[in-house]
Amino acid sequence: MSTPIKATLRQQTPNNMKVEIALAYLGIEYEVEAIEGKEPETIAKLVAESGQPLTPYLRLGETIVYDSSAILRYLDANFPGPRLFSADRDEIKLIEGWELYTKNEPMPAMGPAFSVYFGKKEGEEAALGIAKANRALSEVTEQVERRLASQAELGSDWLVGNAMTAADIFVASYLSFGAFPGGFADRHPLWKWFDGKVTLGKGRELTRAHVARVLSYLPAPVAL
Ligand SMILES: N[C@@H](CCC(=O)N[C@@H](CS)C(=O)NCC(=O)O)C(=O)O
Repeated sequence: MSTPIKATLRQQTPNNMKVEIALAYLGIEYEVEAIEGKEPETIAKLVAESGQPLTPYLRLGETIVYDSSAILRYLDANFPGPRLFSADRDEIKLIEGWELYTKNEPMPAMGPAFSVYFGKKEGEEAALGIAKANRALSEVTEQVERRLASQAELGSDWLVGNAMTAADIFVASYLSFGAFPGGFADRHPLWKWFDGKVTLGKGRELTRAHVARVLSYLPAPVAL
């Protein structure tokens, strides 16, 4: 496909990270339009371009694709390179299972920490929110650690099959907020705030290593 791709992104957020990791993994060139802030004119521009107010979205000529899950499927269906999903029925079900897991477990688990950051909470209220997120994250990552251990026994570093798929991208983009590799968080103030404050807890070595493997595909944010 020769149309230049424009990715409109809030680059530091998990749903946007998914898209940049997928683009890099597939070796697709793209131009970033970095979005910051929620001023009415910013939101109006997003709505005018894509018909909805959230990032990420891609523009490919006249075609707009929004929603990180939809974008990963669009890229998988239309570009050559490694598969993000799978031709195998059992594998695609497993990948979609990890997609649902990410929405139902790590996303709500981290909610209280995001509320502290974006709500500018301080003192005891902030400490309670962070402690709640840490407790929940430790609980919900147990199944990731177990899965990675059983995959390691089969000689794989990945959640499904023998190569990185959308399952790894979905899971690691969220869990990265509790497991940024050394020095990584220096690239953005949001990441820096989470770094060390929010963690996956004890006994999550395989999960942390998995996050680092997936994040190695993520380019540095252009906005800095
Ligand atoms: N289901 C969408 C969710 C997109 C979403 O929530 N984007 C956030 C950034 S991660 C956003 O644009 N937030 C700005 C706002 O809430 O105004 C996806 O997976 O892409």
